[in-house]
Amino acid sequence: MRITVLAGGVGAARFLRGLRAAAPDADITVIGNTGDDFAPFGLHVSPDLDTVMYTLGGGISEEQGWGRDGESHAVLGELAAYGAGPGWFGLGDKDIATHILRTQLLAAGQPLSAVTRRLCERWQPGVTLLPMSDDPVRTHVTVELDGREQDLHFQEWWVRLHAAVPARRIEAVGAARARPAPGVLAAIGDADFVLFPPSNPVVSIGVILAVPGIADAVQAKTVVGVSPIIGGAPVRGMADACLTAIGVETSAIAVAAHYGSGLLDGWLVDDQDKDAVDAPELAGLAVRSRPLYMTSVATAAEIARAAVELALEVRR
Ligand code: FO1
Repeated sequence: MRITVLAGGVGAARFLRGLRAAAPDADITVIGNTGDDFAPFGLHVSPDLDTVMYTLGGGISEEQGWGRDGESHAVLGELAAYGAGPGWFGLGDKDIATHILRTQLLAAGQPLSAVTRRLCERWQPGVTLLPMSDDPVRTHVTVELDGREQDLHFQEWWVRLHAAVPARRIEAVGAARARPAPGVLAAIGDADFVLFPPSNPVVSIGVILAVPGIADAVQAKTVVGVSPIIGGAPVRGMADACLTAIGVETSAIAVAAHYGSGLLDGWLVDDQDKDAVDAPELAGLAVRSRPLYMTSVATAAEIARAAVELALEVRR
């Protein structure tokens, strides 16, 4: 069975760990968001790709959900001693090795997809990890700060400001000119079905779908999504701040309606949101409710199994 998953960061990575356990014989391709990519100190950081790679490769910091386990921050401390920033973006010493190698290979002319393949040779994530594009796409957030409108890189809004300053606009800069990375459209076309894990619908899945060609390719497939919103709140992260920015209510129903029944075929919601099962806004969608908190690999595997079963049930 071939499954293609559009992935953001932590929620997607934990779901994928469950999917790998639930469908050990499946051929899983992950299309990772690169709109979060960031270049502190001139290093190319790909947070969502690294979170998937480290989580599935066994090197993730479990409590953070990003960055490496057993980290130290000597390099960041030394940079701070020079007054060099940004100090707010927590780069660990081991994590920096990934960014040095990625930056070196990119500077040598390798596309991000080839660099990602090379990094995965070490981590063996057990899935094919593709960046959504080899072209630069950067999520920018427009905020009102110090009495004037400012355009911030997503990471500054997300990490330094904790998304606490309302976003007036969120834009995937460069998406319109970006091309799907090699293998991305084939991975969607050849899949038995596509899954949307509980990732941020705006800055993760939304940004991947903004790369021309990807939304159309996904639209043609059977798609099952897992709600990232439970009981009116994001399970983690600040997807509510992103949804508000685009005028979408923070609810399991509103997110499914935002994706639309043209894109989604099935939608898993938590038992707290079982009213979504018969919601008129979701007519045409197969909505099922079940516990959605991924408190362990085992519970993530149960959720992933339910998503696979729903996809097989609704498959055109
Ligand atoms: N998230 C934070 O909340 N604080 C950090 O200092 C931070 C550093 C960081 C470094 C490398 C990396 O790959 C991810 C990092 N993240 C941090 C997470 C990152 O902002 C998010 O994972 C994604 O960009 C959104 O999913």
